[in-house]
Amino acid sequence: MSVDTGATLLIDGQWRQGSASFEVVDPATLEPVGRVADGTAEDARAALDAACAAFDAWRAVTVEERGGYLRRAAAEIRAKLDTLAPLLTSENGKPLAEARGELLGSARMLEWSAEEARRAGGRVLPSAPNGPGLVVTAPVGPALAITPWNFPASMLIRKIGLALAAGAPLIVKPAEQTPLIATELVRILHDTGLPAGVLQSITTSRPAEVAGALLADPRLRKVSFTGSTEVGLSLLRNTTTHLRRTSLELGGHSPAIVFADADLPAAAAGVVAAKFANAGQSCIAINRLFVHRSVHDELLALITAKVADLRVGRGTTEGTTIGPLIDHTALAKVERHVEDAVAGGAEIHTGGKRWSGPAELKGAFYEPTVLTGVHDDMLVSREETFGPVLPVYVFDTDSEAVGRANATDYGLAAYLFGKDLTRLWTAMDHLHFGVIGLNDPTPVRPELPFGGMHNSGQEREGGAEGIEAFQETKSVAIKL
Ligand code: TXE
Repeated sequence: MSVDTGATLLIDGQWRQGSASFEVVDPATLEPVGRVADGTAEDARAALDAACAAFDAWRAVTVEERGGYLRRAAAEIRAKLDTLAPLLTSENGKPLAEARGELLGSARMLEWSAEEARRAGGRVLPSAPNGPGLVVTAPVGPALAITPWNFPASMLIRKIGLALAAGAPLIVKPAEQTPLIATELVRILHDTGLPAGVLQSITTSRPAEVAGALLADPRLRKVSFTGSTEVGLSLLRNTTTHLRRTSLELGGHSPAIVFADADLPAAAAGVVAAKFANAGQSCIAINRLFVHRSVHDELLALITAKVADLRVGRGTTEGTTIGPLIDHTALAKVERHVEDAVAGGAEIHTGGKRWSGPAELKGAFYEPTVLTGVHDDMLVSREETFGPVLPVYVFDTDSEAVGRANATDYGLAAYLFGKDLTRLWTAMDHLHFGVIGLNDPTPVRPELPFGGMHNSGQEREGGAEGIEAFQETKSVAIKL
C-alpha cells in the first residue's frame, strides 16, 4: 500500500508539490510506500527568506504562547498514535511497539521543551559594587535541522521542540529514507496554527544541494545535525566562510561494562535492550560489552537466553522485536564486520548470518548475533557496526575495562552495571562519554542534555543545554 502524501514541501506557510518527486520504500519488503516532493536549492532559499521574515515576530511571541503550540502538537501526536506508528514502521522498519515508544517520547519532548523555555531566561550576577551584570538570552535566528532515518520522529521533534521553544524559526530536512513520518509530524505542528515561516520542511533526495544552498547564506545562524560523523565534519568544513552555531550528534561506539558484583539478570536484560533495539541501528547502541572474567559465562548464558526470545520479522507483525536493517548497504557493513571478526579468531556464539523469512520480505534482515573471543583490533571493536551484533570482551581489572572502553574516537554513550557505588562512580568519572547509564539501559531523558564528546559531536540536545543550543547570550554590564 502506497501513501498519497501529496505536497510535502512546507515553505512560508504553504504546502507545495515541488517540480519532481522521489519514492519511499518499506525496508522490510522493498515495496514503495509513498512519494514525496524532491526539494531543491531554490526551495531551500525560499524557506530561508521566509524564516528570516518570520524571525522578529516569532521571537516576540511569549514563551507561554510558543509552548502552547508545542503542547497542542504533543496532544495530537498522542491522539494519532495508531496511525503515526504504522507510518513510521512502514518506512523505517522498526517494530510497532518501538515506533509507538518513539512517538510517545517525542510528545514528551515537546511538552518538556515548552516547559523548559520558561526557565531559559539568563542570569543576574552581582559582578561589580556599583552595578550588576546580566546575561540576557536571545534566540539564535533562522536554523536548519538535518535529521536521520533511525529515529525519524524523535530526532526531528527534539530539534523542533527546542528551536521553537527558544524562539528560533526552523527549517527541517528529514532523511530521504523516512520523509513520510517527518511530514506528518510537521503537518501536526503546522496545523496548531504556527505562523508562516516558523517551521518549514524540505523533503529531498539531494541533501548536499539543499544543505549547501542554506549553508552558503550567512543569514542561516544555526545548524543542528544528527547523522554520520563524515557528513557532520563536512558541514563544519562548509561553514568556514560564515561562522555559525553548529550542533552535531554523530556516530557512537558505546561500551558497556558489567562488573563482578552486577545483578546479572538485570544486566543481561539491560544489555539486550540497549543492543538490539532498532536492530542495533542506534548511535547509543551497545557496541562493545566488557564483562568481568568471574561472571563472563553466567552473563553470557543469561544474554543467550534473552537473545533466543527475540523475533526477527516485519515490524508490523505482532511479536516482532527485530525489524530489517535500513538497506542492503547497511547489511553489507554488518556482514563485513562479522566476517572480519571470525577471520581474526572470534566465535559466533549465536546468530551470525542473514535472516530469511517469507518470500515477500526482500529487505535486509540479520539475525541477532553475539560474538565471543573478540579482540580490540577487529573491525567490530574499532568501527560502529550499526546492526544487531554484540561483541563480548573479558576484563580482569576495573581500570583495564575503563581504559579499553575509552579506546575509541567516539564518545557518545556508555553503560555500567554493578552495585558498588564507589566503583560505578569512579568508572563514570574516568569515562570520556557524554551520556552514561548506571544500571540504566535507556539513559535518554528530555531533561538531561544528550550528546557526545570527540568524534561523536558537539553541543547538546535536551536539558537546559538543548534550549541554549538555539540561543545566543548577550552580556549586559550596568553601571548604576
Ligand atoms: O548517514 P548520513 P547515513 C551513522 C551510522 C550509519 C552511518 C551512515 O554509522 O551507518 O552514519 O548513515 C543528510 N549535506 N549514523 O548514510 O548520510 C541525510 O540526508 C547535508 C549515526 O544514513 O549522515 C540525512 O538527513 N546533509 C546516526 C542525514 O544527513 C546530508 C544516524 C544523515 O545521513 C549530506 C544515522 C550532505 N552532504 C547514521 N549527506 C546517529 N547519530 O544516530 C547526507 N545528509
